[in-house]
Amino acid sequence: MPVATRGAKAAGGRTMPRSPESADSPRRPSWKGLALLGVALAATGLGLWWGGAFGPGAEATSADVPPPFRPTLANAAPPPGPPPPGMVWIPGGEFSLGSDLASDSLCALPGTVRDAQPIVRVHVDGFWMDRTEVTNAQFAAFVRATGYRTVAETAPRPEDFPGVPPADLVPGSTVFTPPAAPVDLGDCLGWWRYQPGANWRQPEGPGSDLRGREQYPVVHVAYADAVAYATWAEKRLPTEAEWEFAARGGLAGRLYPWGDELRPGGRPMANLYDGAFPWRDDAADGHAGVAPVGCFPANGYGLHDMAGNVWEWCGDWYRADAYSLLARAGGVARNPPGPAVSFDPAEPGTKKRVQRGGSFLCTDQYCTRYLVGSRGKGEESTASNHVGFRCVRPVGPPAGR
Ligand SMILES: [Ca+2]
Repeated sequence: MPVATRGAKAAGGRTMPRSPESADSPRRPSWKGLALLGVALAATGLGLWWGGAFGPGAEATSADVPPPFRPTLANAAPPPGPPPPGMVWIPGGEFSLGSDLASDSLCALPGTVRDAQPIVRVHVDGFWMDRTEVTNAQFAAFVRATGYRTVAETAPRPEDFPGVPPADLVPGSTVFTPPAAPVDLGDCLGWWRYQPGANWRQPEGPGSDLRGREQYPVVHVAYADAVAYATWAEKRLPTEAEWEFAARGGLAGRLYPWGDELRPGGRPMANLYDGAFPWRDDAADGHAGVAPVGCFPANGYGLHDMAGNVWEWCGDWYRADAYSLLARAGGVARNPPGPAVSFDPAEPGTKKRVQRGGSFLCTDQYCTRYLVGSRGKGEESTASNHVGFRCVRPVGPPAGR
């Protein structure tokens, strides 16, 4: 189905991706019937956390780190001061970035981790990181202070969509809409729709609002929206390497931020999709759809929801071969900022940023990008109701991207 992506300069449509990469996270979905927009839904106290059950350092000298992973070597320096509100200290250090092929067997769609290979050795400096995803209340404070208007609240420009009648260029965003019965999992339009009027203030479109959702992660934010918030908050988006170092919580080579068992002792550790995707969410983890931030146990660094709930924008351009480029450079990559340009072979010409962590729609029936080493991606201007973000603050003067 030909669709165009919001922000695309060129005339002509794109083909709705059917590859595993884009399966569970919608790229900006099509403006149904208009063939207008592309969906890029990608495919989820210091002392206390330092000594927590999933605490950092637990595996630092362990001999059972699965090869080719090597132990995480966290920097020993203490935090440079008290944590900024809502943030935790990520010590940084050297770790193994990526995912091995064994993880592919956990997904109904093979290829989930092929862009997260080879496993490469990376060093990141220490930094502060938001303990949770940015909430609606936090984003509302930003909008009140600045008058900022998000991409989803702005009408697409006619020059970006030549040939589309002006009356059809209406603001909106992508909303997950479960079908009434099982559908073909090869066509994500079976559960995604473009909803005029959907944006962060009204996540399901006109008539919906944020009452009672103040502590839910803000959604329907495009990459530029996340950057604008981060800059206002004197923070920035994490690099992909920072994000993964933080998500691993001091562990090495594990499948999830907490270990290798999805539900240790039967305990849900993340807001994922239970039941029969995409039409029946049983909410066995306690939440059908998005959950308030911080409902599930923190990882070894005190971070919540590093798997599931909503995807999180990272600052890096997405390239499928990004890790190969790092490996080719040799040695330990220090604070890699990501590739200089975006390139996704599945959609050449579409500018994408990295997204990480998976969402409440992730399931082993379809796409397992809640795996801590797996990667997601999203077209820059595409928002949806399962993509949000969190920020980091480097040590020293605030730095925007
Ligand atoms: Ca759930």
